[in-house]
Order: sequence, then structure tokens, then C-alpha cells
Amino acid sequence: MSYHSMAREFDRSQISKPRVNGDPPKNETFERLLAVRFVVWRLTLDGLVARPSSFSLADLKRYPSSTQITHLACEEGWSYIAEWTGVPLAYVLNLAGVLPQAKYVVYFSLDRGWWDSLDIAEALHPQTLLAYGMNDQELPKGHGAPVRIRVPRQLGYKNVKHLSRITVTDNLKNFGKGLGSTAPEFGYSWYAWI
Ligand SMILES: Nc1nc2c(c(=O)[nH]1)N[C@H]1C(S)=C(S)[C@@H](COP(=O)(O)O)O[C@H]1N2
Ligand SMILES: [Mo]
Repeated sequence: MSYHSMAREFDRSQISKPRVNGDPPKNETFERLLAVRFVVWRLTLDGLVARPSSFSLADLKRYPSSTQITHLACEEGWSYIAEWTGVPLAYVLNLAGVLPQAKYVVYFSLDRGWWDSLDIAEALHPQTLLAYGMNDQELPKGHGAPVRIRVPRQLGYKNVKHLSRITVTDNLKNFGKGLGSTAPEFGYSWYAWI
């Protein structure tokens, strides 16, 4: 359970049948983005950073990529192993320059209802990815196109799909009910380490 421990990584032969939990966003913004294969999609990065930024999918794909074969475990009791490709969140945070007073990274979906947060240590962990690929393909619509966060040390719900914005903050009080995520509003824990 140390901050530096790594989630287990698997062999290609262990990749299993994926399962989708949650429908893609049902709004015009998402439909429009999908229709143009996300070329106008941007990921906003703001808050306690030296250089607030916005990234296209092409920008993210230009950065150093990382691939992992890891286990996604839903709190409801099912799981699967898949290969995920993306840019480490740490890389993108370092481009923007996280300010010293930062404590959490909060991230939001194009699906308005879904958002969650990580502490800075988890956000900078080498296995925490902004994933745009899954099992050697573009990230499918059901699994979070164009980009989702992949945090393999944490339960499924922390792995928010269809990202739209990331903000860096020193406290979680001003987001939603102040619990750091939608999940705790329904009785799940914010701290969802496996
Ligand atoms: N935007 C969004 N992100 C989401 C969800 C969702 O419904 N919408 N479901 C969460 C839950 S509960 C789980 S278990 C995982 C499932 O990811 P998968 O559908 O790619 O298997 O995504 C998480 N991220
Ligand atoms: Mo889940």
C-alpha cells in the first residue's frame, strides 16, 4: 500500500473479455465530437498550474506513450484484464507545471455527472495514464472515448471515461458535496485503493 507500489501487470495471454459499465454521454456535445472523430475535442488543464493548457487528442498522442496490461476491478464485483495505452498523467501535469501548494487533481467527464479526484502522489504515479488506446485499438466509445483516466491501483469508478477537464487544487471542498467524487455521495469511498 505504499505510494510507490505498482499495480500488477499481466501477460498478453491473460487479457480477458472486457465489460462496459455505464452508457456513453447522452448529450449533443458528445454526439458532435463523435461525429468528427474527436478532432475538435480538447482536454482542459487548469487550476494550480503555472501554465493552464488545453490538449487535442493529437497532442496527447504525440507525447511519450506508456502501455500496461492491468486489471480493472469494478466495485460491483466483476473485473477484466486489458491493455491500455496513453500518456502518463504526470507528463501532462509536468508540462503545465503543478504549483507547490497543489494537493489534488480533480477530473471531469463530458458526462456531467461523473467526476473524481486523486491525491498528487496517485496523479503522478507512473501507471496513472490518460488512456486513448485499449487492446491495440482506439479507445472504444463504451470504454471512454476519446480519453479516459486509467488508475490501475484504484477501483473502477475512479477510472472516469470521456474526460473533458482536469483541474489541480489544494482542497476538495468546492466540488460537488465536497467529498472529492460522486461515488462517496452514494456511500462508496473516495479512497478506493485495491
Ligand atoms: N464517464 C463515466 N466514467 C465511468 C463510468 C461511467 O458510467 N461514466 N463508470 C465507472 C465504473 S463504475 C467503472 S467500473 C468503470 C468501467 O470501465 P469500463 O466500462 O471501460 O469497463 O468506468 C468508470 N468510469
Ligand atoms: Mo464500477
